[in-house]
Amino acid sequence: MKELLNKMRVSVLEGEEEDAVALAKQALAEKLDLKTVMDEGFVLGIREAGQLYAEGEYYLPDLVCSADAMKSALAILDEALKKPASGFTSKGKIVMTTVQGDVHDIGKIIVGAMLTAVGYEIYDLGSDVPNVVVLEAIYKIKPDVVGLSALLTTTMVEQKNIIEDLKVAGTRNGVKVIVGGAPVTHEWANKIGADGYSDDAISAVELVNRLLLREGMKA
Ligand code: B1M
Repeated sequence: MKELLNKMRVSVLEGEEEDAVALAKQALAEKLDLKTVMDEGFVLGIREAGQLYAEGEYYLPDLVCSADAMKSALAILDEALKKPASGFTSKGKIVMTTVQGDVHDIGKIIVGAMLTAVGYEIYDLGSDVPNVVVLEAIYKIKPDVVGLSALLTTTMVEQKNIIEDLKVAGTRNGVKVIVGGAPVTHEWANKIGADGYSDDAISAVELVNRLLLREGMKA
């Protein structure tokens, strides 16, 4: 298993898309634990690529190749990651988006898949989504939770702007807002008045369960 996980890491790190796809298919065929496959395989590769980019060892095209390999592997695993328990009934509606100006969507897709797997209905708006489109979706879909992902220090501010816009529109109390993404912290979430923050997909599920359960108990 260790060797296979290492191959997954390397396939993403080296941007070998075909290898990444083949390894993802192998993980499905061998019914491997997909959380381990992600966290100890593919995700390590994309994080390492980011580190090399930060250190000037990788150029942007290298990072793009790594991201493409990661997304192709994720596309293979996506359906299986999302497979809900039988007897599916929606536990609630969640709008997920990567904020305006930010194209990073790998983490958000993983979080969305985990939430789907435990029974939430996910409306994924995509990435680099204008705030006005997010607000329109909130009015139209009337979700229980809105999840705002930001990976750039320069785009975190859009999480704050969306919360402010909801306040101005008088709809802030009708929806829980959760925030995440590598540069986001508890302190930031508190500062901007978000209802919660999580640093990975599993704790995002726990957070949403907690927020909606608490809400249910009040009703
Ligand atoms: Co970019 N990038 N990138 N990048 N990229 C980072 C974020 C960076 C840290 C790399 C670096 O310098 N080390 C850096 C940001 C620096 C900063 O802001 N301080 C950076 C930069 C600078 C850039 C560009 C500006 C580069 C350039 O053009 N010069 C550019 C920005 C473009 C834009 O957005 N406008 C850019 C572009 C790209 C690619 C297109 C090549 C590609 C993105 C492809 C894609 O997503 N479709 C890319 C990638 C892949 C990365 C890194 C390497 C990896 C991100 C990732 O997918 N991680 C990243 C370095 C890093 O983060 N270590 C980097 C794996 C993923 C599973 O983790 O996204 O953290 P993560 O998600 C986690 C948690 O954060 C959490 O759960 C997830 C699962 O565990 N989570 C949530 C995430 N969202 C959540 C939401 C929640 C709850 C939890 O609730 C709502």
